[in-house]
Amino acid sequence: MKGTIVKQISNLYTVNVKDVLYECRARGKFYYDKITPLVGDYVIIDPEKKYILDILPRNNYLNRPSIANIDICIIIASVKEPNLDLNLLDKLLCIIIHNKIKPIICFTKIDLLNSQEKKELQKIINYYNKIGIKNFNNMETNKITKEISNNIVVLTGQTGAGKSTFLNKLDHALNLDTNPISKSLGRGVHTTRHVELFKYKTSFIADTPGFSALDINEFTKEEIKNTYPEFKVDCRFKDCNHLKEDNCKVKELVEKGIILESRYNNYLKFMR
Ligand SMILES: Nc1nc2c(ncn2[C@@H]2O[C@H](COP(=O)(O)OP(=O)(O)OP(=O)(O)O)[C@@H](O)[C@H]2O)c(=O)[nH]1
Ligand SMILES: [Mg+2]
Ligand SMILES: [Zn+2]
Repeated sequence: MKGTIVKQISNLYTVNVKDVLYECRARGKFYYDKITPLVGDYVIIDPEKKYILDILPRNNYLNRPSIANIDICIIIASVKEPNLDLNLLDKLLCIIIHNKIKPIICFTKIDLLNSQEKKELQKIINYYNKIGIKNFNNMETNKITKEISNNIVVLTGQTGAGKSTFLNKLDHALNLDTNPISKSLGRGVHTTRHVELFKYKTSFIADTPGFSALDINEFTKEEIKNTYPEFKVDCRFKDCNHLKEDNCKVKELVEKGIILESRYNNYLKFMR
């Protein structure tokens, strides 16, 4: 039988086969092959002996927490308490796009902004729309539900951004723990600790404590550059890195205000 691993607690894996859950162990062969089954893995199980027999080839996986075969990553981006962090947003986009996962941004806490701050945010929203990155606010649950149907979805974002709150809004039955920032002593302690894929309509969705953004340190310059959709323009040099080169179209577009300055400045930081 073919199913999806939705939960792991030490060497016990919960596998969803057509919405029936089987608690399985991994066969010894995985230990010798040095592969560990991950949440998100598509697996073949023996439902009687309760063993995972095989792991199907992975499309991708992310680390810390480890999860495989992610189709969509929703970046939960709080605009206040904690403030909007465009550096973290661009870093997460870079990692997600590099791993061939579709990113979606979900802004939270827009209700805490005054009208001037809302105008500023709208400029940013318009820009990410323009470069083809879908974004919503956390009240638009119907639109987001449509967007993620039939996919494996993970949430990421800073602690206190509103990931668990958003999931509870999608599906009240989940009843996940949420925490006011003040109560978590402002130490940035994550309320959500382990990874589990929840069935939500036709999708599987995981609330994560946020992915480590360190992976970007292992990317080549070329790989970082390729995750910026708006940099696919004709510079004088075909392999232009948009740094100190002459006649660089990207730098020209930044100066004209067509490419968002924060996007370019974050790019410079990642390249360094
Ligand atoms: N005003 C306002 N508060 C919100 C909104 N979304 C979430 N919150 C509050 O923000 C706090 C943190 O929300 P959580 O859902 O626990 O945040 P989290 O991203 O799951 O945090 P970790 O599990 O620690 O990673 C809670 O007090 C929520 O009630 C929103 O749209 N507006
Ligand atoms: Mg949480
Ligand atoms: Zn260039």
